[in-house]
Formats: sequence, C-alpha cells, structure tokens
Amino acid sequence: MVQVQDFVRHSDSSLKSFLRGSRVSDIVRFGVSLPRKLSDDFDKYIAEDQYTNRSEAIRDLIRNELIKDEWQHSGTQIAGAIIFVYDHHVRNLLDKIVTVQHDFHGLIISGQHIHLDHDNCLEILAVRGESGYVQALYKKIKALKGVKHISLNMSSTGQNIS
Ligand code: NI
Repeated sequence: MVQVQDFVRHSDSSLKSFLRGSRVSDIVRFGVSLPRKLSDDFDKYIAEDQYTNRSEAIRDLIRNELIKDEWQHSGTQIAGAIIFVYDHHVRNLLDKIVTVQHDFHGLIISGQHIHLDHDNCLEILAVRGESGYVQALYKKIKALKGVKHISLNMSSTGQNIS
C-alpha cells in the first residue's frame, strides 16, 4: 500500500464556505491510500493523458463523476451534446429527425449538419435543459431507423462544478 499522510488544513467553517463556492481560493488537501498496482496504473494513465500532476487528474475524475451524478437526477439543469450519424437516403428519416428536433426545440441551443460523404450525414446538437428531457430527446433520435450511431456527451452547465 502507498500511504500518504492525511491532513485537512481548514476549519469546518472555511470548508463549508468552500463548498458554497464563496471562497474559491480555498483548497482542501486530503491523503489517499491506494494498492501499489492501482497507483502505478494511475500514474501511467496520468502520463498518457498529459497531466502534469496527480491532483489535476484526480480533480477531473471527481468532476466527471459529479457530472454523471447530475445527469441521474431528473430536473437537474444540464448541458451536453448529442452526436449522430445517419444515411439521409433512408425513407422519411430526414423528416423524422427534423420533427423530433422541433418537438424538443426548447432544449436544442444549436445544431450543425455535416455531409460526410454521398450517403452519410453527421449532426451535432448542443443541448441544455432538464436531464430527463435531454435523455428523452437522445432516445427518440436513437430509436429512428437509419441512425447508424449516436452518442450523448454528458457535460454540465458548469454552475455546480468547481
Ligand atoms: Ni447531409
């Protein structure tokens, strides 16, 4: 095991104000114990992802998990992107895609359409709104026959992430 001395250098009151976001300069330090293999694997991951230190890598991992958690709570305001590829020759598909987007027009901030080749189109929709509705929009497009691939990139409005 890799042991690192645990310490938190702030009182409870400053930690509470840090969590409220009122003192953004406050930093909380804490130690983590890891099995040697996990620590070695993490250091490899950090090197491959061009992180300059462990702290920044850990901050990103925590943010990713918090964003995933935001998306699980219906009613939470989130932002993200829906990216999909389809063959525009498939009968009525273009009409259906347009109809779905109009049904969810309040969620779609912007859209980009790229003609990839003779048959295939790529669409990128920037979305913002309640997580449940964004996921419903994603599922509606995913269910359309002729959509070859779709991904939902879960990001955040940024308001709850430091
Ligand atoms: Ni196209």
